[in-house]
Amino acid sequence: MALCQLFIFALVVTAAGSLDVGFYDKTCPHLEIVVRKVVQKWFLKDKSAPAGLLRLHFHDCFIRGCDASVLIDSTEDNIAEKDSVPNLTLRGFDLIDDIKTSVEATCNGVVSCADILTLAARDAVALSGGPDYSVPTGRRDGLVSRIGEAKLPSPQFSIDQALGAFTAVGLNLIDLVTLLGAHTIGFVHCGFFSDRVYDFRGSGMPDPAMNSTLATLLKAKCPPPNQIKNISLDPKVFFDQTKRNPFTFSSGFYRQVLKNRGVLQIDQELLNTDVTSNLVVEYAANPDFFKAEFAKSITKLGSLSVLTGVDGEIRTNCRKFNMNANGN
Ligand code: HEM
Ligand SMILES: *[C@@H]1O[C@H](CO)[C@@H](O)[C@H](O)[C@H]1NC(C)=O
Ligand SMILES: *[C@@H]1O[C@H](CO)[C@@H](O)[C@H](O)[C@H]1NC(C)=O
Ligand SMILES: CC(=O)N[C@H]1CO[C@H](CO)[C@@H](O)[C@@H]1O
Repeated sequence: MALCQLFIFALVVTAAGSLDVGFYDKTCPHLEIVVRKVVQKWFLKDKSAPAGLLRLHFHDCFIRGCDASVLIDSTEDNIAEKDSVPNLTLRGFDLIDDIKTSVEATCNGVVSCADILTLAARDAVALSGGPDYSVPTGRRDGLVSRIGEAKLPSPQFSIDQALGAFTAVGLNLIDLVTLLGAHTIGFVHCGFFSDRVYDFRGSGMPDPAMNSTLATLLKAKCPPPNQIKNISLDPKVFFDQTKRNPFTFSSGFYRQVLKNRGVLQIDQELLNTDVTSNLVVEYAANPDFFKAEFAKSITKLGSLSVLTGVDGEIRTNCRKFNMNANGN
């Protein structure tokens, strides 16, 4: 009796449109194992693959919620999010296709691309040494992806400006500080920071907030801002300029920021307000606390404006809408 009531309660909760850990337990019981296997396979070939996935997940969720809109290819009728400037250096699309193919082979037509990307980002974090958190699933894939909507915070933003962008989607200042810790892994192309090392705000000098040894080193690796033609073809550097752990997810990002060795301006901006700099100090000193908080904030990121129930669709191909592929 009690069990039966519990079951009905669970059904009602599901119908109300929330996400659940184990949403696919009945319909695709091995889903999470399959996803992790594929991410692991790519990780063994390319240690930087997780960073690509994690950024892809951020860009997906930040625009229109976590609905896999970032994965859509442009067509003759619709220029998709993917073709916007911040997306020029996005990577991981082939990896997602590979996961989708493996998932479809065992559970045809039941798992959304939005859930696949969210699970893959979790696996990316876990395989890199970050927290291994559980992911509520049940997202559906969106029916819209438009270049004009792909507005992401700029790397030149102040904390106030970045916070404005974060609060607009339902994230707060703690989430901002915590999620920026993702900049412990992966690459940055010169075009996103060369102003800081050549000509900060038209001064003709490097950004005084950057350690001068680091500025000199990065200058030697990057063309000046006016010689940057195509960001994706520019040289790139590791976020982790210690070069000790460029692929390891740790609180090293915060220790670097404390030493004025943040690569992007937004990273170094964290020292400019009391609340954010206090948290930087705390995370730098306590990696386990950072990882636990990261798991919380990324779970929040992964739940932004999700489509559930009968909304959206389950895409057959993550790059295309199922029916009349258009941007409406
Ligand atoms: C104010 C917010 C943010 C700004 C301005 C920002 C900006 C950037 C920029 C400019 C890059 C370099 C991309 C490239 O050169 O290929 C980058 C890379 C990256 N970002 Fe962010 N980001 C922000 C927040 C986040 C968040 C919330 C996450 C994830 C939780 C994230 C994860 C990453 C990762 C993992 C990379 C490395 C990508 C790779 O290696 O391909 N970022 N970000
Ligand atoms: C810059 O960083 C290097 C390496 O961490 C350090 O040796 C140097 O003292 C720093 N320079 C300044 C001006 O803080
Ligand atoms: C920049 O380079 C990328 C990668 O080679 C290429 O796909 C893109 O078309 C180029 N963009 C421009 C504007 O030349
Ligand atoms: C990774 C990716 O899909 N990048 C696309 C970004 O936009 C350019 C055109 O502006 C495409 O050529 C890239 O394929």
